[in-house]
Parts: sequence; C-alpha cells; structure tokens
Amino acid sequence: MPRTLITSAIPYINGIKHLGNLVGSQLPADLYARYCRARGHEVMFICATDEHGTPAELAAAKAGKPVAEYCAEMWQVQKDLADGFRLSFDHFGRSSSPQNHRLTQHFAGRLDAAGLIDERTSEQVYSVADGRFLPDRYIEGTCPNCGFEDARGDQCDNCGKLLDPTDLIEPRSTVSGATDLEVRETKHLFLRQSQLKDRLDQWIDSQEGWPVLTTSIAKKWLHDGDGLQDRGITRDLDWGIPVRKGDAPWPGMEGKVFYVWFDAPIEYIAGTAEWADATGGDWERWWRTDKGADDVRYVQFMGKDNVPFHTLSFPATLLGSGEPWKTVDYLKSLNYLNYDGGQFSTSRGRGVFMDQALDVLPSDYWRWWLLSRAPESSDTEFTWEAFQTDVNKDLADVLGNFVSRVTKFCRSKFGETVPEGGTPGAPEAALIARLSEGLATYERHMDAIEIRKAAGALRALWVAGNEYLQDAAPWSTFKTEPEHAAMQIRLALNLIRLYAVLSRPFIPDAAAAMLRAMGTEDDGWPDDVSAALAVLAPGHAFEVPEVLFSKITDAQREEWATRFAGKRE
Ligand code: B3M
Ligand code: ZN
Repeated sequence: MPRTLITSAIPYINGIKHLGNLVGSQLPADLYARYCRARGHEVMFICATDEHGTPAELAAAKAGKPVAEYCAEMWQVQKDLADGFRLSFDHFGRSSSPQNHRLTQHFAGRLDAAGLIDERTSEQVYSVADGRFLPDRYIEGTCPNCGFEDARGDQCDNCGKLLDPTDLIEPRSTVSGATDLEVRETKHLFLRQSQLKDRLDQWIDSQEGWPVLTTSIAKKWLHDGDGLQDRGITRDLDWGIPVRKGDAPWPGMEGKVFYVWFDAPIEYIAGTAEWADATGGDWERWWRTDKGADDVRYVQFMGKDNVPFHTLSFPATLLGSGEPWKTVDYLKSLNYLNYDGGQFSTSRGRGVFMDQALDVLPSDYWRWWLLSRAPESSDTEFTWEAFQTDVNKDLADVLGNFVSRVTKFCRSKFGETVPEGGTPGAPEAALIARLSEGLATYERHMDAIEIRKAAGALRALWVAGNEYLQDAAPWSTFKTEPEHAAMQIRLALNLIRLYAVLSRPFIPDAAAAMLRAMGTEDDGWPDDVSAALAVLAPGHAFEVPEVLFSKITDAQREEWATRFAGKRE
C-alpha cells in the first residue's frame, strides 16, 4: 500500500482566514489527501495553527486576552471552520504544543552540536517604558524609503520595503506608544545557512519534477545577491518556545524564544506526534527514514510566499541535524487569488472570509469554484459573476440536473428501484470508451496535482453522461421500447454512483448525498468503467435526492457583491 504524507502550510492564529488563504494551501491539500485515500493509499494529513510570533501577541493584546487563552480560542474557531469546509486532516495541531516545544529544542541542540549555530550580538530597539526589546511589529515609525508614517519594524506596508526596526524614523512602541526608545545590545542565535548552501543546492537538484515556480524561487534565494544568508532564529519575546539545547538550558539565552519561522515547520512533525499521542499511533514511521519512513512520499502544499522557508530554511534544519529525517518529495506551491479587482485584505476586511462563505452557501459550492479555478500557473481572481456562472453551469446544470432527471424519470416510470431490461448497444459502448479515456485523464492530472486540469477532466466526465442521456432520450424510447429505456436508465443510475466516487475529493457532501440516494456504501475507486456501471443491480432500491445544487440568482449575486465589498467588523 503506498504511503503518502501530506502537510498544508499552517495558518497564523491571529484571525479568520479568507478564501485566498484557503485555496493557497489547505483546500488543495485536502483534495489531494482525499484522492490518495480513495486510491487506497495510507495517508497522514497534517495541519495546525501557527501560534507564535508578534502577530499572535498583538492580536491577543487587541482582544484584551492573555495570549495563551486567545490562541486556544482561535484554534477552536479555525478548527470549526476547517470542519465546515470538510478539510479532512488526520490531525489539526497547534505549534504551541508540548510536542513542538520538545522537537524544536531538540533540533536547535542538534544544529548547535553540528556547529551550525552562531551566537551574535546585535543592536535592537529597547523600550525603557515597556521594559522590553521591541522586535518586528512591536515597533512602528516613519518609513525611511517612502515616508509612510505607520511602517512596521519588519516591513513597510505602503512600499513593501523590508526594514530593520533601527531603520525607522521617529519610532514608537506599539505596546504603549512610548517614544523613549534606546538601541541596546542583545544576543541572538543564528542558523549558519550559508554553511549548508552546497548541500541544499544538491538536494534541490536531486528533486525530480518539481514545479518551475518552486525551483526558481529556491534557486533565486540560493544564488542571487550574496547568496543564502545566515538567519536569526531567536527573539526577545515572552510568548514562544523557550531557547534550550534539547533538555539543557542555553546559557546566555534565558528569557528568549525561538523565532516563529524556526518552530512553525517543525510543527508538521510535532503535529504528527500530537496525532500519535492522541491515537496511540506511531509518528516516527512517517518522519524517520531509519524507522520506516523511507517508503513514504511526502507532499507539501503552500502559497508561493512560503516557498523559501520550505525549500531552504526547513530543509536546513532537517539536513543540518545530521539525523535521518524525511524531507519533502514534492512541493506544490500556489499563486494568489485576488478578489474582485483588487486583493483580499485581512486588515481592511476586503473579500470573503471562511466564516462568511459558509453563512452564504454550503462548502461544496466554494470548494468546487476555488479548486476548479485554483491559482496554479498565475494569480487568479474571484468575481461574483464567474462564481455564479460556474456554479450554475457545472454544479446545477450539468451534475445536479443529471442526477435529478435520471432519478425522477425512473421513479415515475419504473419506481424507485433499478430497472431490469434490455441489453446495451453501440451508444453504451461508445459512452464507456469515452468515460474510460476520461477517467485515465482525470487520474493522470490528479496524480500530478494539476488541480484545474483535474477539475476540467471531472467536468468532462459529467458532460459525457449528460450528452449520452440527451441522445439516448429514455423519455422517448420509453414510449415504443420500454425495455430499452430501462437499460438506459439502469446505466444512468449507475453513473450517478460512479460520479459520487470520482467527485468526492472535490465535493464531498454532494458525493455523500448521491451515494445515500443510490442506497449504497460501495465507494470503491473504479478499475474498470464497465464493471463500475454494473454495481447497482436490477431491483436495487434508490431514492430521489433533495436538490443537490441550487442556482445562484442575480439578486443573490448582487447582494453578496455589495455585502463583501466593504469593511468587516
Ligand atoms: N503561518 C504563513 C502563512 O500562513 C505561515 C505558514 C507557516 S508554514 C510552516 O501563510
Ligand atoms: Zn515605505
């Protein structure tokens, strides 16, 4: 049985994600996990919340809650939304878990033992009033590049320039607004990535068939400018994983924590350990090549902005440890989804957020649209017009209508059981040939994680059934040759079951409703289309399902476009 480990980039804890975030990693990862399970793989699918760093601390402060309490609450909110979108994680973990503390400290200790960690003294802004250093977003001021007055310590949101807190003009603390700031010396740990440059370069070259988007980003970081930079992996913050060398304290590093991007990817491993602790499973056989993970295929999903961390920093941690950790085999990175002529914006509340989406329509509508239009080769755009058109055409007119016509016609002429009668002829043979070829295409695209192409191939299978039904026209054959009409309908009812099986990774709720209506639990992936179309035998009872997909009206479209254009509370 093939074994597939799948991870999705772990969303930051501070707030509800929008649909652009969802389609950037979690949703495509879920599609692939569901597909692999359907094909009989043993799958481990891990996601989690990314809980450390200044965004978490600041969001908690804004909510007026202790950061641990804020994170626990937001984890539950994100978990419920993931369930709402039917994201089928084997475990949805937390980067603040004890397992991640232990593993992160373990890796730091190993890297240090391998001579890959330097202690360096650097100058940082210290707030006398707050009694603390002000890293990253704890400090704001005027951008030296464009003059924007609310630039953050790590980046200017106006011109995009990456900044160091000491670059800011007229800096102030975002904790208290204090301006009596000093520059003080502080010691931090640096991961000597420059030492690992050749190993990383070779490791990337040894990967087969990685998407160009992925390798070109990694190579740029390895070779452009001064090449791969050493990276600070600690911060002067309270909330985070305390700096330790494995089980031992780290002299001089008391009161400091690891940088969020150091511990976040380690949570993929720790999340699997959380799963093991909760279920009695064995996580090492997924992650240690000396303990059975050598036959695992590991696939990661993420937005393109996360690629450098997954092609360089995280592999540097794993390879640098000198231990036999499993590294990624295939990395699927996605571009951005824009919203109606601009960007989704969390800070301005622009676009549709996961909770709002589920208030408006069930998850399958969103899953289908987002996946069938996934931003793979370039950025794509969500528009309400495109959403309405695709949902109405693909889901309501093509798939939904097929199911409803076939089941209703059968009920009215033959009753709610699969009818007996007639032998298939040339049109049925032609349909089976077309479906067989289409199925092979669908599998090829799913295997390659070409999401839009896979959606197109699935849609083509739905269309083939509709065209067959249109040509076969059992409603007219019934008048002269009821036996023949019975055969046509028997085939079409079986096709509903087959569509449920094949469509399930995209639209799991509709697929489940179709299987229920067909009165079967046989959801085995087809080896052979002919055999799959004979599963429901004459006499097998079925029911006419509720409407699977309703059309989106113009009035709804207009109302939603207005509602989501503006400011979210
Ligand atoms: N939380 C950024 C993001 O959500 C970051 C990903 C971490 S993956 C280890 O896009
Ligand atoms: Zn600027």
